[in-house]
Amino acid sequence: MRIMKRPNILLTGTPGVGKTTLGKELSQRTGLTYINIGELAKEGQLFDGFDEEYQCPILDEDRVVDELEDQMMDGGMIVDYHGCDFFPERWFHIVFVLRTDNTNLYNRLESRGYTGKKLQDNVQCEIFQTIYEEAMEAYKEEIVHQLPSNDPDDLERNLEQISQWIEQWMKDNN
Ligand code: DAT
Repeated sequence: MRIMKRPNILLTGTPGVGKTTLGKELSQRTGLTYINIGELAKEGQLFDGFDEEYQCPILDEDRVVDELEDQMMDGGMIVDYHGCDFFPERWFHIVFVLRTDNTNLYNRLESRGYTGKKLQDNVQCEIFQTIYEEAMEAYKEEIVHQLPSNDPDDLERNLEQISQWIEQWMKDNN
């Protein structure tokens, strides 16, 4: 039996833009495997130190990369993380940077329980399009795409567009 080749997709962007929501639904619809890097790190204790300012553990990026390498080589992975510059560039066939309007993002993060500096810094991260710039530096510009992620219509459109892209990629590569 010949195994179909499937693409690896990176979903990135500021916390709260909707990566998890999109990634899980996309996985349901396409059969690709969804991986949340934050969860993976928690399960495997892939941390290296503690960030006093933000009161959170610091990701051990090298161990995360080692942990995922084999699965990434098999393909068919949807990776969700709010950073993107430490993954090997060769892992991903396409990179989506989700974007949310400031007020909308503020409200989402506030209802997630973010307050003070953590809330402000994350909203600023979105205003300064920090993750988009990080993605444009780390990957070929032509594979980096911004997706609006403000309302359920955006979510549906994104799901349809990415599903179609996956289908086309599989036709072209098998
Ligand atoms: P992330 O994984 O980027 O941190 P999330 O998927 O957990 O984000 O979503 C954060 C919150 O926003 C959550 O309550 C679901 C909501 N949300 C996500 N995408 C949305 C969309 N397109 N329209 C409306 N709400 C959305």
